[in-house]
Amino acid sequence: MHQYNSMEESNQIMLLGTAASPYVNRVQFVLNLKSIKYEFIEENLACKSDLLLASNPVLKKVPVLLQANKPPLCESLIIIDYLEEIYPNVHKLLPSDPLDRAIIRFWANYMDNEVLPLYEKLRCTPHKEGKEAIIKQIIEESSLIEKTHIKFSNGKSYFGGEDVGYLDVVFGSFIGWTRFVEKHYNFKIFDLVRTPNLVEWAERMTSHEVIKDSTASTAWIALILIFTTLIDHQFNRLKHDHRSSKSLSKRKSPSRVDASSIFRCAPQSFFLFSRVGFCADCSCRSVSTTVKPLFEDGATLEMLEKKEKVLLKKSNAKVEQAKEFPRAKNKRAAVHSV
Ligand SMILES: N[C@@H](CCC(=O)N[C@@H](CS)C(=O)NCC(=O)O)C(=O)O
Repeated sequence: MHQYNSMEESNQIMLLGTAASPYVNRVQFVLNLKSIKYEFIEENLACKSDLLLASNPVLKKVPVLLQANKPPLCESLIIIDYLEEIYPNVHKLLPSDPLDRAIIRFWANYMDNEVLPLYEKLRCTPHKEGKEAIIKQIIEESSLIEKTHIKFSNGKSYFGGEDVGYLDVVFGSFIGWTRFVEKHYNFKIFDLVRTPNLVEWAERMTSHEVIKDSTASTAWIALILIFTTLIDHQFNRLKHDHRSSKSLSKRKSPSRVDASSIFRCAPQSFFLFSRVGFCADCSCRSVSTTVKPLFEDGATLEMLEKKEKVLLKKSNAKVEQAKEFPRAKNKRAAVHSV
């Protein structure tokens, strides 16, 4: 486990996060833009580390910025504001006029509080009509963001003008998710006719030298969602099977708990569940570093599916191993392996 004292007597900065989190990505953009060296610590949101729980005990969320002998900093926009204040001369993100700064912060807040939650709302809404209403809302919001781009960019490339500014960082961290939502729900958020500036801007952002490596790619997001869909499916089956086995056991023998039935009905989910974290805010999932190196950015869905099969084979082998515990009536080891 990483300890604060490992950073002592150095200016080392650590960022606690998950690579698929847009909130984490935006802090990475700023660290890169300001040429600040940092160590990235991958967090597993399914099983939060002691370091995360100790450094963000209130919200228990990433990103968290850690510095030697200083309190941890949480919340992406607060971290970005802090970095802007302590490194004001390297790649300035905000204008010097306080009123201009306040207006830019209004739009950053608007994006985080009003626009981005719509993606998660879309995913969670079960009915077709409900989804259609949210899609309409997302399209309306994107037209508003297009107007905001026209206003702030002044005919230049970015919201920040000639180069990436505060709003580019905040909005840009969601480009990967935006493209994923477009593909998955088959509609255009960035549209050549309705939002031509945003189309060009998104292209520029994702090919920007400093930004491209810290953006969750569409393929990566797709992979994460393939896993979570699989897990959701298996988990529901597990709940269902477990409930029916419970009512069965009530009739036969109330004290009997058959741990192997849990393994049988959801073998893969236990393996994957321990590696994939759930985020209530933006659908992002954290995948631990043991799984992540198997996937490269730019991988096609077909490749991801192939890799998914390999993983499932591995997980089945692991489950077969684990099944031995209940068979050997080793309840403690069985519960531990779950
Ligand atoms: N407002 C926060 C949002 C951060 C956030 O939602 N982080 C997610 C990952 S994308 C998280 O850590 N979720 C963990 C949880 O909800 O338990 C920020 O801007 O930093």
